Amino acid sequence: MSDLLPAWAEKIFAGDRRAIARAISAVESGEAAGIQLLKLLFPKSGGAYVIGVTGSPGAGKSTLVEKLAGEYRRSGLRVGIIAVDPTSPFSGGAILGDRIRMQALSTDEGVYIRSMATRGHLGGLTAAAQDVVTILDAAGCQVVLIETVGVGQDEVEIARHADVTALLLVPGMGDDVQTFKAGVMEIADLYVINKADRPGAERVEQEVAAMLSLAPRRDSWRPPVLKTVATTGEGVAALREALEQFRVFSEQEARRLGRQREQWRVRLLELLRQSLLENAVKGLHEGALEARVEEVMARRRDPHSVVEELVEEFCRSQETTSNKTP
Ligand SMILES: Nc1nc2c(ncn2[C@@H]2O[C@H](COP(=O)(O)OP(=O)(O)OP(=O)(O)O)[C@@H](O)[C@H]2O)c(=O)[nH]1
Ligand SMILES: [Mg+2]
Repeated sequence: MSDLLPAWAEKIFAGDRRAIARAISAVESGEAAGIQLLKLLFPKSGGAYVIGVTGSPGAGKSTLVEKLAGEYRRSGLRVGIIAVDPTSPFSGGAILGDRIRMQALSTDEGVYIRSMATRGHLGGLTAAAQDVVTILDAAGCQVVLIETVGVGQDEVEIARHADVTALLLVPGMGDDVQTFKAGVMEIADLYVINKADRPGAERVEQEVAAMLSLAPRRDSWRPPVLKTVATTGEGVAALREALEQFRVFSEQEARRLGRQREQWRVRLLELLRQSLLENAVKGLHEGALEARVEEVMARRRDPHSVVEELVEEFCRSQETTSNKTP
């Protein structure tokens, strides 16, 4: 396998769609080859502008993402789209829905669309989504759009890991702006009131403006509040303009670097935790954990002492292995 990896990576650098699809599948299913491949792809990534688009179910995220992708395509940029599906057990339908809605792009060789399920990622959804971004980025996508429903913690995390986060709101949710999950509201760099063809858009606009005046940002960016009609494409060019302005802003103020530094710190800690845990559990003797569970249940031992002991055992086992292999 390992001698095939460089050829696989080369195909991805060349934008080969099948190679990209296989890479994403490998990463998603946690195959060892996927991780080996990512090691080769990583040095060639980092050029893409990663745009997180989040909002309530049905806010028009997919419709807007498609129009935004079209906008970037007209400038000749290569675009990757990752649609993260809600945790719903019925998400099969939602995936299909996204595909159908983005049909206008499906024949465009310069666009790569991929749906990711929220379930079944051992190392976490955020980590998996980031790995997919790395693949698309290395494959030459200058823009990567990530659609997530802003309801769960994972989805908020994904949006936070983008270079810029746009939050979609819709008319008719006026008072709800305050109750909208605070975490989502705060991470937005841009507010987009979609379905502005419906009555009540001004009302939401005022609510957002009021909220923003109450909670000023730590940086000097003033998040714009834009209006769009995703179905017709109205306001999409202005949205792209605002996204570009944020990009310039964040690069000038080195905000992007600060944000990236924090993102990578979190990412490294996550990977470290995962890797240590996997190794520690792998090193346990058959039934060792169960025996401890029984002891704790019977109150013969407390959980903290048990974990301290397990960690000590793990560290000792690491010392012996490293002594054996100089
Ligand atoms: N009137 C109007 N309808 C819109 C607008 N944007 C999207 N829609 C419609 O709203 C519905 C939902 O749009 P989607 O793009 O699927 O919304 P979504 O946020 O991706 O939905 P989920 O991924 O299921 O959360 C569709 O029927 C769209 O045609 C808009 O600006 N105005
Ligand atoms: Mg959608």
